[in-house]
Amino acid sequence: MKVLRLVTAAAVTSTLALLPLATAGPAAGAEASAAARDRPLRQLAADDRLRVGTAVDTTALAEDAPYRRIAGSEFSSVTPENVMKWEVIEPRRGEYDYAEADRLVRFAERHGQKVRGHVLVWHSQLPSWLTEGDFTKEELREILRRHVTDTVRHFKGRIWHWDVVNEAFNEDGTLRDSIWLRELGPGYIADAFRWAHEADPRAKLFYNDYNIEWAGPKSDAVLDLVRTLRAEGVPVDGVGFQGHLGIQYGLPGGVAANFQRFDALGVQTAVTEADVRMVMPADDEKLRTQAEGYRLLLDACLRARHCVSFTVWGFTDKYSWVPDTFEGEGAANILDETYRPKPAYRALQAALAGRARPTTSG
Ligand code: 9MR
Repeated sequence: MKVLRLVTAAAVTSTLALLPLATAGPAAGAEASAAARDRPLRQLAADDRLRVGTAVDTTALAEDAPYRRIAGSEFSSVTPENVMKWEVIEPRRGEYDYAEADRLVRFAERHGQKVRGHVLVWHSQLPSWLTEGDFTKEELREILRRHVTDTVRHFKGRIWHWDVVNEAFNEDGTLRDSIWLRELGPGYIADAFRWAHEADPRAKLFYNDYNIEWAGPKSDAVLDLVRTLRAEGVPVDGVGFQGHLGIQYGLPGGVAANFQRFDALGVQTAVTEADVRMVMPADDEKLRTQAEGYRLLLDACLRARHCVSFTVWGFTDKYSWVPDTFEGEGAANILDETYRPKPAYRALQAALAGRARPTTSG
C-alpha cells in the first residue's frame, strides 16, 4: 500500500466560506454541513486522502490577486492549462521555453501543491515547425523522443503525474488520425510512456481522455490499451478521466462502475479536467443539475480505491475555455465570475465532508 504524503494546511477557513451562494440553490447549498462550509476543498479532500486540483491559467495567476489567492488556498494540486503544451515550451525545434511552466511549479511548491504535468503527446497545440515540417518518419520519431525526454527531465522530481498521451482515441474506439499515428503507427503510445519513465522513473504516468467516464466503445478501447500495455511491461500507471460534461446531454450513468473497471486493473485513476457546461443563460435548475454533474464525478472517484486526484478545469466562470469553443454555452465552473461559490462548489464540499473512502489508496 502506498500512502500519499498529504500536506494538511493549518486549519484555515475557506476564503469562500463567508460569501453568499451565487444563485439561490437551496438543495445543494443545504447539503453541506456547517463544518464543511468553512473548510477549503483541499482540506476536506485531505481527509479522504485525495488531492483536489485545478487547471491554472497562468496569465490570471499573474494578474488577478483573488484568483491567485483562491488557487493557492482551495487546491492541493495544479495543472498548467496551457503552458506545458508543445507550442509553448518548444516554439522552435530544440529551443525550449519553460519559463511560464517553471513559475507555476514554483507557485505550487510554495503552496504545498502537487503538479499534474499536461501534456506530452497530443495532436493539438503543436508548433507549426512540427506540423508543417517535412520530416521523415525516423526524424519525427526522434523529435518526439527528444521532446518527451527533455521535458520530463527538465521537471524531474517536481511533477507528480504526467499526462503522457492525451486523446488518442475516436468516439468509436479506433485510434485517432493524428500526425503521430499516421507517421509512427500505434507504437508511439508505448514509446512515449517508456521514454517518460526513463527520464523520471518516479513520476506517475497517465493516459488521459474525454468521454471515457462512462462505459462505451471509447472507454472499452482505453481499458484494452492499458491492459495490453501493462501486460507488455509498458510503464502506464494511471488513467485520467477528463470529465468535460454538458448538462444539455443529460448526465451520464454508470460512471462509478466504469471507474471500478479501471480500478480493478490496478492502475490509478483521476478526474483530470472536470467542468460542467450549460446552454446560457444559467438558471437555478441548471445550476442544480450542474452541481449534480460535479458530484457524480467526484463520487465515482471517491468510490474507486485508487482514484488519487480530482481536478477541475479552472475554478471560475471568469476564465474558461467553454464560451470560446461552444457558442452560447458557459457557466461551467464551480465559482461564478465574481468568485462566489455556486451550488457545484457546495456539492463538492458536501461530498468530501460526508463520506469515508475505502481503506487503501494507490
Ligand atoms: O483549456 C484549454 C484552452 O485554453 C486551449 O485553448 C485549448 C486548446 O485546444 O485546450 C484547452 O484544454 C484542453 C486540454 O488541454 C485537453 N482536454 C480538453 C481541454 C479543453 O479543450
